[in-house]
Amino acid sequence: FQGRQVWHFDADGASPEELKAIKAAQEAFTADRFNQKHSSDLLLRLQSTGNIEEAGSRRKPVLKAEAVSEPEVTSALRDGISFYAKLQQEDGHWPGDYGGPMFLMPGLVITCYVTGCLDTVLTAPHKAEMLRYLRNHQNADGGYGLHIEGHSTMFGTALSYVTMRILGFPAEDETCKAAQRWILDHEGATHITSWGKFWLAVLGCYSWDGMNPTPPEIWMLPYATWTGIGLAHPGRFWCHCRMVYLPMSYVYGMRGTGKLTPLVRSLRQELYPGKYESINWNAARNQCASTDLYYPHPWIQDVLWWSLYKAEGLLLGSGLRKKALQEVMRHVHYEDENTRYVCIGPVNKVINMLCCWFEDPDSEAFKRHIPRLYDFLWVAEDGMKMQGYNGSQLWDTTFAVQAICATGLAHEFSDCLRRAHQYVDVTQVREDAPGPLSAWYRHISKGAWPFSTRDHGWPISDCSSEGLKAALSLAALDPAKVGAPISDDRLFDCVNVILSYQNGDGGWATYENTRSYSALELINPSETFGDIVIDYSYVECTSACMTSLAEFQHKYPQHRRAEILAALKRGQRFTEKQQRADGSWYGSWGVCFTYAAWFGCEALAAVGKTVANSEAQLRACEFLLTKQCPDGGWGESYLSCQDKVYSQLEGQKSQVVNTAWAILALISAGYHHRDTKQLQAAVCCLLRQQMRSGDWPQEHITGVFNRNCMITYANYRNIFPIWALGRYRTEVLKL
Ligand code: LAN
Repeated sequence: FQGRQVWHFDADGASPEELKAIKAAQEAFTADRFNQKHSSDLLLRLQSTGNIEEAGSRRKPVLKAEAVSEPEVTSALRDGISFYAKLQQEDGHWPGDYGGPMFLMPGLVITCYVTGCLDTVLTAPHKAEMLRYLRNHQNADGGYGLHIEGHSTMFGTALSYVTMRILGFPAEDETCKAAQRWILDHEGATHITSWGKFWLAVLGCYSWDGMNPTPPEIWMLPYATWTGIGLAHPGRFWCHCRMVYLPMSYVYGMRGTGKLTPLVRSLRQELYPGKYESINWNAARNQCASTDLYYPHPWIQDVLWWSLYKAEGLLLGSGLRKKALQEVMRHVHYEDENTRYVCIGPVNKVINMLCCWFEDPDSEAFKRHIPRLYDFLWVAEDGMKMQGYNGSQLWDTTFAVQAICATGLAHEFSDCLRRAHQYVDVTQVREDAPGPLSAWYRHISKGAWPFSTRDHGWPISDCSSEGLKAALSLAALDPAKVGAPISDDRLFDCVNVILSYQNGDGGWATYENTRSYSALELINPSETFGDIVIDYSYVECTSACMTSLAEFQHKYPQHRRAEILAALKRGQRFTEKQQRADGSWYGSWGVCFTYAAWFGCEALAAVGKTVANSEAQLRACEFLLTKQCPDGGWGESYLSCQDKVYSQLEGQKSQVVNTAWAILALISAGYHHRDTKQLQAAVCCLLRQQMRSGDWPQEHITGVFNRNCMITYANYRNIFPIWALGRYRTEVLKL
């Protein structure tokens, strides 16, 4: 349970005054329509976690670029780390809000409703906080986005609407009425994306005939590539795609639907402009609101889904279907057991739970899912949300360690580092998943690090790399103060995983190797996500793996020397190939070009490239410098991710996290040996933004996945300013 984050409502711990205040706040939220004053300012404050402070109380408001002096940087760092260390948990990790997507909580609420455990799982305070969240994130037009900052979509709106109704809001409630108006103004819920169709069908207010098939029989296709069709076997999909369509195919294949309750009956009438009974379901299969459409179906999908739709007549209820469903459940149970019922992500978590219930409502498996639902819930100022993962514990901890070590002040924070060391230590995965791995389509895990907790345990290339780098940084400190280093053989295991992850193109993907061709993306049916079907090589993962291998080799020059050198060479070529003509890299997991610039420059630096000897590094720096805002920082909008073009925030306002990434990129590329003027302005900007407490403000959302959906990394606002100022202190000011 190390790293586990679960929120409890502490009625006993609250004084009568506090209870009164909570109640008043909850009532106020019910009475007051937040969306009417919806503005980005409000959104920003709501997103912040525990750092609400008046803008006027920020420190050093009149700092000039020329005035960046050593004591100022050092004292900002001391304040920044001291504050951040206070947020650390006893077990060594840093908890934080990992919300953002708006399509996750509906899956949890629908699953609990259908399986009849809603009132057991969600207490009154849970429900009140979830409703508060939904009130807060309604857009001015009444709709809901795919994520908290996004424009209204049918996916977000119809699912949020249904969630509010299940949680107890009447249809006449103002928030519900506005959302319903949005739905009806956009032709009704038949225009929801395919995953939305799935959830509505499970609930019973959408027909399975209105869904493009996800037949479980695909799991029985041959896997071998020589068969041709084997290239499209789901075992070759990106694990997140595979693990979502796996249980989805079970529920679809057996048409798992909840009871037709009065609420469901009523929803059937509330969600559509015409009569439910007269909906043309065959036509509905391919309907999708233009607001939702990010990846439109290529025609080949229309042909494919039509053929499978026809085939359903034969497959449904057949012996083959029965066998396929059994095969799928074997994989569902395997996943549940190997993640201690956490599951790889928030989507398969709840669909797996649903599968277990449909298979046997009294099963142990279903019961074991319940306590792990709480691992995904998080409360912040905006209310209770379902997170994109069971947290980002390991990831944030490895960054925090590296950031603190980079400041040159590590000796002042040994307690904090000792605890973090413990967390890194216990979270490393020590064995492979039960075998034979190929039968379960799994990659090796022994020696890897996961993204969140040991219980979750799915290995990831860049999490392993950041884990390795954190372990190496800690091993360089006094063991009497920060604890004994992780043993060599465990580090070697990690190196083994990292090397095994390298793809034929020289890059590294996320959880596994790339197992098929990008043409498979043609069958991506999600409409709203891009690049989900296979695991691609990414500049971020590649950079993390390259820098960790380089650092490892520095300390252990003889271990697998030739292999590591060759891997670095191939990684360098991949990184250079990914760079665009303008010097930028596109970032897939953070916003966006500033995030990727940091990784791109680090990757090249790992093979000895700086602006002094590398055209690529120089171009990367020049790209960044053309994007610097008038206040000295960088401010990139999430629109960069979906449009794949650099997008400034309105008013050219900078963001501390983007600014820190740009500083880290420039320093890694060695730009400070040429000129420090722009770097100084950027550093100054970070100092100006710091609050008296030592915290930095929570600004716009900084994480992303699948091009189109944003995700909050609340810890980034502390980690990256500390890291950037720290490197500035030790490498530019040379202290
Ligand atoms: C994550 C979180 C971590 C992230 C990094 C390690 C930062 C990245 O470098 C590699 C990709 C990875 C592991 C990643 C992939 C996509 C995830 C799992 C997420 C963004 C967290 C949530 C998201 C998941 C896909 C959300 C569920 C939605 C689906 C479309 C299935």
